[in-house]
Amino acid sequence: VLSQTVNILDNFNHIKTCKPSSRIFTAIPVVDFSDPDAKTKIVEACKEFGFFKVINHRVPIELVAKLESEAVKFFNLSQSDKENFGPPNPCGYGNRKIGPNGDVGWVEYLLFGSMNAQLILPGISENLWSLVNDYVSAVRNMVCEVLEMITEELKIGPKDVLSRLIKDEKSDSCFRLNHYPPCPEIQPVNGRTLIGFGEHTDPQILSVLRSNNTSGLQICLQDGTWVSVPPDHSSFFFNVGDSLQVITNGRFRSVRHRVLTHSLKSRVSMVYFGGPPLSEKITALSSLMEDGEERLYEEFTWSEYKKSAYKTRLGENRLGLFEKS
Ligand code: GA4
Repeated sequence: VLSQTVNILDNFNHIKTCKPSSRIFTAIPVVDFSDPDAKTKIVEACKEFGFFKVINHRVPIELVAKLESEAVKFFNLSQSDKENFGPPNPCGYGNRKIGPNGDVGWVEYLLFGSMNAQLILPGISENLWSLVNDYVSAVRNMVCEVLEMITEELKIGPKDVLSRLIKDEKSDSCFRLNHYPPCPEIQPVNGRTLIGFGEHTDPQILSVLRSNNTSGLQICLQDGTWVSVPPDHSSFFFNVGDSLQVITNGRFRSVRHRVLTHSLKSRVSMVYFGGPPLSEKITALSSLMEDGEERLYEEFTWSEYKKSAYKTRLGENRLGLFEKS
């Protein structure tokens, strides 16, 4: 038993833990697509939290269920079969290692990259590939709708001024399937929870997360406290990314979030990251700037920001490097 415990702890080496926060995010903004006030609620939520949940979204629930079950099938393959799809740079299967700079988490995943408006992962089964692409087109349409509601509410010009960025066939979006295995062993050791995916902000414009009914997702509020987001497998959770924070000149906040492991249940999540074309210049929209308002960030292209992001550690304040002095 002792040597088993040592092995288990060895396994967890380098993976960070944290005190399990007991605060549940009860004030989570819920946006109902059939509510005529949806656009006002979205903008308020993006300013206050950089985070909201969407219900009555019209993405077919059977499609979501099919993709989840196909993902579970993949993660149930033997470790060596899964490793055939790795390493995940820029796309592929990854296990515990996150990004190129030494970050680790209690998670395995598949990362899909984009090419000609499609999401790709060399060698993946036709079945999984086509489900991912059907899912992503439905989610992308929903994201475009949200971006158009934001444009209308902020009154910042042509309807597609934001949505065109991810509708573009050169849009550099990506997609990940995550599996967080249950992790019962560590808790009795020191009363802490193992981190599945460390805290970070998403570099893109908007991300959309859907998970099975296992808790784990937490977001960081403006005052720095971490709160747990109750799981809801039939809804979508939206995160504002760094690029949208820049485009709105800091009005919207890119939200810090992380995932903690569950002691008994597996967590499976699917996340779409809506990014602009590589050559797109990211800067505060002039139509939104007030008289005398200054831009908070140096202008960059998405390609420059992405390159810079891949040189950082997961939890770093990546936008800090572009703040105007
Ligand atoms: C965070 C958002 C997306 O999951 C991701 C991540 C990427 C990766 O897992 O390879 C990064 C991370 C994410 C931000 C900084 C860099 C890149 C790991 C990392 C340390 C796919 C993305 O686009 O940026």
